Order: sequence, then C-alpha cells, then structure tokens
Amino acid sequence: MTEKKGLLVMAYGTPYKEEDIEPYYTHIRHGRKPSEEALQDLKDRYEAIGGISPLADTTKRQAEALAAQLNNSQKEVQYELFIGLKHIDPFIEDAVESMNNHGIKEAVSVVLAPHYSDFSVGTYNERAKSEAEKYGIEVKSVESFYEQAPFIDFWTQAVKSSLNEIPVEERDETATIVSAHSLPEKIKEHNDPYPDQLEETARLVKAHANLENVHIGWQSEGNTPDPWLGPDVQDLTKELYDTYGYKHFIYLPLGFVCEHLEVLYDNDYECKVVCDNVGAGYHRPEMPNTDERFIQAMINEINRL
Ligand code: FEC
Repeated sequence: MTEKKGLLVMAYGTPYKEEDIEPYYTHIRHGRKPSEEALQDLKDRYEAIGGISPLADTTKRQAEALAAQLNNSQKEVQYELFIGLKHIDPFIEDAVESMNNHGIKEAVSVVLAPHYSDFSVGTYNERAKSEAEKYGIEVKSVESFYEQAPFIDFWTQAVKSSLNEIPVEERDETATIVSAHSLPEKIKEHNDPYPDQLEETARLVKAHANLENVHIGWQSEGNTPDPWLGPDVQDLTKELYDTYGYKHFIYLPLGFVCEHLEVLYDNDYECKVVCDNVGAGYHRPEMPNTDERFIQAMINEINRL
C-alpha cells in the first residue's frame, strides 16, 4: 500500500498587493513598524520592478514542480503538498495546521534556499517543528542542497550561457561574482556554516565551469547598525574594476532560487548601474525557477532523510 506523507515547502513570501507591504515589512522586522521613509523606500523598490514581485507565483510553481517530480520518482510514498511562508500568509504555522487537518502524521520539509544558516533555514525548520509537535506530526527537514550535483550543474551551465554573451577575446577580462543574501557578521561567532557553504558553492562552480576570475560577494544587507557580511556586491564591483579593469561582470546570486525583488532590484538595477558607470558589461543568467536540475537537487536531499 502507498504510504501518505506531507511535503512542506517553505519560502520567504512576498506582498501580494501594495497594502500588504507595511505588515510584511513589520513582520520581517519582528513586529517593529518601519519608519515612513523606510516603508516608502521599499514601496519604491517594488514599484521599480513592476509593482509586485513574481516571487509568490514562482514559489507556487516551484513547490508544485517539486511535488510532481518527487511523486513521479517513486511509488512507495504519495506526498501531499503544503506551502508555508516565513513573512506572510499562508504562514509556516498555517501550513502545519493544514497538514494536521488532512490527517498527515509524517512529513518532510524543504526551504527554497540552498544554504544553511541558523538565522535563515534554521528558523524556518524550528517554526515548522515546534508547530508540528503540537499535533504530534513528525517532520524531517532538509537543511541545505548547495552541494548537490544537479544544482552545481545548473549554475555551471548558467554561467556558461552568460559567458557566451561575451566576445571570445574579452572572456579573460570577465569577473564572475557569486553571491548570497548577507547576514549580520555576528553569525560567525558561533561558527554558522553559511559563509563556508557559499565559498564551497563558488569553488564547485568555478571548477566545473573552468572559470578563472571568481569572486565572492554579499548582497541585499539589512538596514541595521550592526556589521553585515561583506564585501557588498556593488562595492566589490567597483573595487574589482579599479584593480583589474574587468570589461564584463557576470552575477550569480546563487543563494536565491528565482527572480524576485533582491535579484531584480539589487542585481539587475543596482549592480547594473555600477557596471554602466564604469563602462563594463552586466550579465546575469536566468535563475533556477522550476528547472528540473534544481528540483532534482532538493529531491536528492529529501531521499537522504
Ligand atoms: O521578492 C520579494 O518580494 C521578497 C524577496 C526577499 C527574499 C529574501 C530572502 C532572504 N532574506 C534574508 C534575510 C534578511 C534579513 C533582513 C531582511 C530584510 C528584507 C526586507 C525585504 C526582504 N528581506 Fe530578506 N528577502 C526578501 C525581501 N532579509 C523586503 C526588508 C527591507 C530590506 O531590508 O531590504 C533584515 C531584517 C531586519 O531588518 O532585522 C536578515 C535571507 C534570505 C535568503 C534565504 C531565504 O529566502 O529565506 C537570509 C527572497
């Protein structure tokens, strides 16, 4: 008989309409309302990418692709999909409650983010597990999938597609900037694996794509007084241009898994402005979205639980 399990897919979440921006931002800030100025700044960034982010729709498509590919890959378990978001409804807790209403007793969970930090994936998993305990649901969680061969293969092909946009004679004068969302530097105090995992991802993509000039940067840092992991991708672009005079920059924001505000604004607008100012070419390949290799990377980790 086929066993039934829950598949809890967790993601950041995004405002569905303009009125959602304030409560969403307040939730990100742990209940503290943003100032008028900070709120307007965020509204302006959403406006600049077309009003709302494609994240809500892409998260749904990614979760559905994962459920379908996972169910097609084996016959022993039938996975039922539940989506839980970190900062907007349906929240992670709503998804777990829904699993209980559907009679789920065992579940696997995955966060749509490749690298582990106690600050990011750790908090999603904790919220899922503590809610599941209330209902007696057993949840096994994927912690990361950045090392999975299909994931590295996706980014290897992606960087090659960007290199192909560059004239052959200028490829040696091209820098690849691998990045993830910055986090407060204090994560290093308890040996959080996040910075090392990004470094390892960059090493693997560099080796597989046979690249020369690979640099690691951090992006989208928060607006708080404490220091954040750096260098920031914009500062790094300027520094690299001043030092090496690169003619092209390829951005691989591979700590994210689809096009959303942090990629469409922080890379495609802000980094492009820096490239335009120094007269260098800006390149950013398509993000994983529902690519089969990206989905397979998560399945491989689910199968190891
Ligand atoms: O497209 C969209 O609408 C939403 C895109 C979005 C993603 C995302 C992913 C991550 N974040 C991470 C950490 C932090 C920390 C703070 C923080 C703040 C924001 C703000 C917005 C926002 N984040 Fe986000 N993040 C996205 C959006 N994030 C909007 C608030 C305005 C701003 O600072 O720009 C700082 C919180 C604080 O102030 O205390 C920390 C991490 C990820 C990647 C992993 C994941 O997806 O969970 C880490 C997508």
